[in-house]
Amino acid sequence: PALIGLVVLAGAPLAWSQSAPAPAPAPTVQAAPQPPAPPIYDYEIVNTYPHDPAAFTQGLIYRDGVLIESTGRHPSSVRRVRLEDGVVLEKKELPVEHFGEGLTDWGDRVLTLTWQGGQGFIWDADDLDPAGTWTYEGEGWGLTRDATRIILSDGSPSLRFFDPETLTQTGVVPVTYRGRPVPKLNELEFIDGEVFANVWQTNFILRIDPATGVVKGIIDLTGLLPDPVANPNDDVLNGIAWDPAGRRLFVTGKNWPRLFEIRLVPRP
Ligand code: DDQ
Ligand code: CA
Repeated sequence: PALIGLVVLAGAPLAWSQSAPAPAPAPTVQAAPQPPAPPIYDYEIVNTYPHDPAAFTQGLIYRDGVLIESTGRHPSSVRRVRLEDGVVLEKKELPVEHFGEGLTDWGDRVLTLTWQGGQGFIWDADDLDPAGTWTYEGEGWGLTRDATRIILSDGSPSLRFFDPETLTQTGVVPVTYRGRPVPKLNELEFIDGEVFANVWQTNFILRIDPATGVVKGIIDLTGLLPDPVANPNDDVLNGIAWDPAGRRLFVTGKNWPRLFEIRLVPRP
């Protein structure tokens, strides 16, 4: 399949492309045709900005002209960050035992996840003052929202939906690439009706139809960061933010010294 070629090309083997079960023999009936490979997108760098290399980026959004970012490890934090020079304008730390994960906004609040333990935090979007907590089942990896729902990834091959007011789970959709489940969905961003999702420890962002979970496109960001990273297994692509007014797409990674505005270019 095309994706395995892509994976080899990128030098980042993906468990989900290798461990997928072999197709069962179809002795009497014709097997259903494999869904077609979705388009692949390369990138052009539009702008490069500084990014705090001490930020283990776990969640990223663009709101009211600034970035809001959550970080992991200990202590974890949420910050308001000036795009143009990467300056951290405001930073609040989580209780030190928590490992921060994804982040999204709803109204005048920011919601964040923690990795294990099912503990979420709520913050005032303007000054990041603590505004409460929430809980969910299982792990927390990525977070985004559409007009009516909070959308969560947990490392499994699915997206989960939550009511933004009650913060209770209302649904789940399996995520598939050509009919096969895709685990390790990490940071998320809802863009023009699709959920963009980093696949952890890869250079890929998937474009997912949230109604069906079908992967509609693959963005290959191989080669984006020119700098060497200290810990290649940990310092991976993570962080997608969208400026809907300016139609700008921002991406970064954990402990990356740069943040990029990119433009997608369909691969011929
Ligand atoms: N996750 O963000 C992909 C869900 C988990 C990343 C875990 C990375 C571990 C780094 C080492 C932690 C040391 C406290
Ligand atoms: Ca995001």
